[in-house]
Amino acid sequence: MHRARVILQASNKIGNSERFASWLLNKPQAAAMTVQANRLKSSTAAEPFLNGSSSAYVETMYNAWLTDPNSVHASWDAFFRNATNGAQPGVAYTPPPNLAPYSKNEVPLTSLVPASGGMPSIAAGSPINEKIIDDHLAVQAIIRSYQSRGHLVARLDPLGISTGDPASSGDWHGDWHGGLRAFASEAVIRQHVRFDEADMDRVFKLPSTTFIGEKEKALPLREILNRLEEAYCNNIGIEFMFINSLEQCNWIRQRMEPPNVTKMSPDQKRLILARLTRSTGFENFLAKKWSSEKRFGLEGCEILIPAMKQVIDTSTRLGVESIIMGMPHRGRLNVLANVCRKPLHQLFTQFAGLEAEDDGSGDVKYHLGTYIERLNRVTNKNIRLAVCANPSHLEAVDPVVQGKTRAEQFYRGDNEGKKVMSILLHGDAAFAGQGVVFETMHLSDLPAYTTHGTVHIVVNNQIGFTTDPRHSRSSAYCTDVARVVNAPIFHVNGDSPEAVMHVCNVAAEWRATFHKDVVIDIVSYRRNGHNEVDEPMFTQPLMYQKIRKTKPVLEIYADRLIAEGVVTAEEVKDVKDKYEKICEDAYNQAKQETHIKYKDWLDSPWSGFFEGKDPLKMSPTGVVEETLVHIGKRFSSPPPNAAEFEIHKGLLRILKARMEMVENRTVDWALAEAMAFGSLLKEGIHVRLSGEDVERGTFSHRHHVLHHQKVDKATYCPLAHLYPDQAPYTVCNSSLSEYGVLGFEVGYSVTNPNALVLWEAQFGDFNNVAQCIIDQFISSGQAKWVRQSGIVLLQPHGMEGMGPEHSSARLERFLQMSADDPDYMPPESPDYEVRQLHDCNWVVANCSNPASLFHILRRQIALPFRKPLILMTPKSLLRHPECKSSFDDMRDGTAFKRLIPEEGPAADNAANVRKVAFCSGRVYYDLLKQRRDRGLEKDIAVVRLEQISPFPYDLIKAEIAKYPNAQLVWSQEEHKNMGAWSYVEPRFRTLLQNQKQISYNGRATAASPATGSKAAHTKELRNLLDEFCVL
Ligand SMILES: Cc1ncc(C[n+]2csc(CCOP(=O)(O)OP(=O)(O)O)c2C)c(N)n1
Ligand SMILES: [Mg+2]
Repeated sequence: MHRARVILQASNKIGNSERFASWLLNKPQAAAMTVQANRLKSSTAAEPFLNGSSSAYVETMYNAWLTDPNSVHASWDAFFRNATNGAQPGVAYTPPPNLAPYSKNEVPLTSLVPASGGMPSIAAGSPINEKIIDDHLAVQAIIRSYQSRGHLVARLDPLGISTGDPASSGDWHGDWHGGLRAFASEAVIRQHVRFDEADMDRVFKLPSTTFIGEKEKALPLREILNRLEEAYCNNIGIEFMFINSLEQCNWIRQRMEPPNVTKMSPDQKRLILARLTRSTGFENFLAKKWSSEKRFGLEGCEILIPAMKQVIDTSTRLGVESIIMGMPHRGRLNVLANVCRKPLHQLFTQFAGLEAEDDGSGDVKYHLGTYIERLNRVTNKNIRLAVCANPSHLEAVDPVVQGKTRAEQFYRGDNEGKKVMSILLHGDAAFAGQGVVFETMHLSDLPAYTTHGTVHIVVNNQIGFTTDPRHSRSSAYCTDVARVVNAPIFHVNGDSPEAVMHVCNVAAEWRATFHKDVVIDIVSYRRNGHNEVDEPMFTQPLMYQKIRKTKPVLEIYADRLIAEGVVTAEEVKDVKDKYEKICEDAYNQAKQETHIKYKDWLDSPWSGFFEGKDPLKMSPTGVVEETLVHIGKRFSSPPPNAAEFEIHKGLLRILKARMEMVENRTVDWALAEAMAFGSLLKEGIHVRLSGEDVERGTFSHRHHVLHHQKVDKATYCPLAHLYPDQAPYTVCNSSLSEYGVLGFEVGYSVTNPNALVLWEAQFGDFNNVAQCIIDQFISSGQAKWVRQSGIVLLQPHGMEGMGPEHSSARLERFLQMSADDPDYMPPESPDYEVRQLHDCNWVVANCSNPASLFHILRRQIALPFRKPLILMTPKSLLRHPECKSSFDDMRDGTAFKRLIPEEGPAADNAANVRKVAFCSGRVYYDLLKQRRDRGLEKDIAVVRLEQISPFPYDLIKAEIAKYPNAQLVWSQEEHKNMGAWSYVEPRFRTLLQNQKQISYNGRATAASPATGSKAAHTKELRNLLDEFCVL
């Protein structure tokens, strides 16, 4: 661990005995009286109200009194009389009469001084004295300092290597034990406050912001310091004082400060030992059987397994029934085996290199997910555990887990997250380095994204592959990212099992109480290299010398429990042997297996969805007109209480225009989308649309949420009020994140197939910020993990002169990742469409009219399986007068048209048509206008591919056959190395079988997706349209 701000030099080492001496030397000599009269010395020196700075004053008073006792105040007179009469030290002083009542802001001294216990810091009934107040304030400051800075000197590192002065550029030195540690507390925590040894027995009233006293209201300073050291500087370091809520800070103090909070019963200790035995035994068994296999073992942080189990036990005890987990490679197999209790033989078959029984390309064993329902033996409650499958891309699974958790909460009606929760595991380097962690954290408290608290556990082995923390992050801790959401952070020494368990209990309780994120940072080490075949001594020689000398935590803990008499050595061995036998039996069972099954590793089974379904039968997507009218009217109406609910005048105009369209049986883009959503909602399909500014729509066309112009937060969402028994509709503006939010929606989409989950990019151009989610989850998720998703990506796309970053959703990339073979044309069949959809990895479409949008969205649900849909969506077409559809194209009996043939004069005159231009999306309207303007409507046929991938070979073939004398072109507005050209060209070739050729009509190749110059844009467009008209 890299607590860079701890400034300590090894050369400062001082022993215990020297410690007090140095402490005393540092302080001003209190009460060093300089009163000339020697006999006064002893009594005055002992007077607590006198100190060094007052000695000159006392001297003046004394000299004045010697000259004339009446020249000084009566209280001085009494004091000097008592002192000269030999009063015992400390009792010469008599308080003066209290002439005035205490003002509002003054605290009577008696209230500061406890009536009993220890030596009072001053006699009761004395007036306020500056020193007393200072001392109490100092004690308060010390308490506060421990609370906020104690973690800096806590003994967190099992290797003891993290105490270096950053200035020494990381030499491993220092020793947290004994003198240096005490000195550390002094240097780091109490640096501005000095007390002497005599002060140690003085009793101080405890402020309400500490719970070290339990029932005691005051404690001697020595005890205060001891208890603070124990709570804050032992094996747990807590960061929580940045939390804005006093209630939450107190809650933590209450659980961490009282003495002995980490004490466990013998039963609890035995349970920890048993769990540690399994955790350690599992890795040992794998190491023994497959010594050269990569498994990213947990050795060095075996405590993770008992820790996770503790979080799960406590959370289930507090009402949680389902836990969704995301984790990286480290210790993953161990988690599946010992936390989820996945059958060991299934795990072991993954090492056997067997072929898979089912479809898919599969994934390496330390990426696979699982889903298990079982009885939690500790709480005797049934629990569901899922570990999400994840890619190598570290932390990418975080938002996916959150989306899945949120979805499960939603379907269960668990609005406060009491039944479903997530646990996220992190590596120290990835947690600090990967930006998606921050993006995910920022979803944690948003109304439409919160999962009501996540328990984050960091396997902090103080290294990332071969990189030291001091070179992999600038923050003091790898967990600092969690501070932004006010999550408490518990750093804990991984070799202190009981401290770890205590922290796990507190973290689970925190989540159950406040429903906010919390972090457990298990400071540990990595016993082997990054994987089992790596040599760590190449790069971390000193660290690994230390590791070689460090006993495994199981040994440390077992020895301790044996010494405590909690277990015997025989019992320890017995538990170990039993677990080894379990592993052996499973190993033998695994040897019998001939195939692996990817389905065994599914993290989100959709029970009941596939059963009894014809896998090639699609439900109709057309809708009866009455439904279209009903949804259209509701969507076009102001709120029912319109008299009180004042909406913007501009919106009233929009609603009026919508209503006119409904009356004319036409729809624009927004209305078609609303009708697709509304009709699905009517059918009981939950719809969720998320993304930046989606409620209004980036282009101000959607307006799904109407805002009262006079009342804050008063909104109305027409689509949520279409039918009394409709499914819920969620539309939510997201945080300004693509990676995090798209990941979240993917997780949401895999939870339940009966939902339409859509993510809209603000402009399609920004989807590449979420490239990892697109590549690792959406495009390849089903192939790797047999997990389907029907997520829809709405991607504003189109060359409209808006410059390089507001023009292209990079259609070409999605098409390039489509897995259909360009050289293979599937045989024609009546179920051609659905068969192709069944076999593809995703659908890529660029629709040109609202009816297509309506059908393709509904088709997502009409399919008997789920596929992601990548949909290019328009910008200017949202308001284009020709971009309208009739109810006739959406009614029952109609369906999605993968291809829209030419319907104008050219179609009636097919034999004479000289050119057929195939195109997709927005450019259609430019081509149409050009053809009209040039009077070429009979000569050029324009055919639209509404679905580009899977490639509609069957329909294209029929279109080509219609126009035997025409040359074929592909017209696109994107540059030649972009858009659909490189996808369609080889497929046309396959289709045409050298009988004919298709040529390219579009912009030239370019590095940037679009020009930033309006003039250049217009010129490029003119060129492509001119070329389109060349016959
Ligand atoms: C996004 C990403 N970048 C790089 C890698 C390559 N990589 C795999 S593990 C690893 C180190 C991870 O360190 P840490 O997060 O501390 O986990 P540990 O292996 O120490 O448990 C790296 C860089 C990756 N898997 N993902
Ligand atoms: Mg690490």
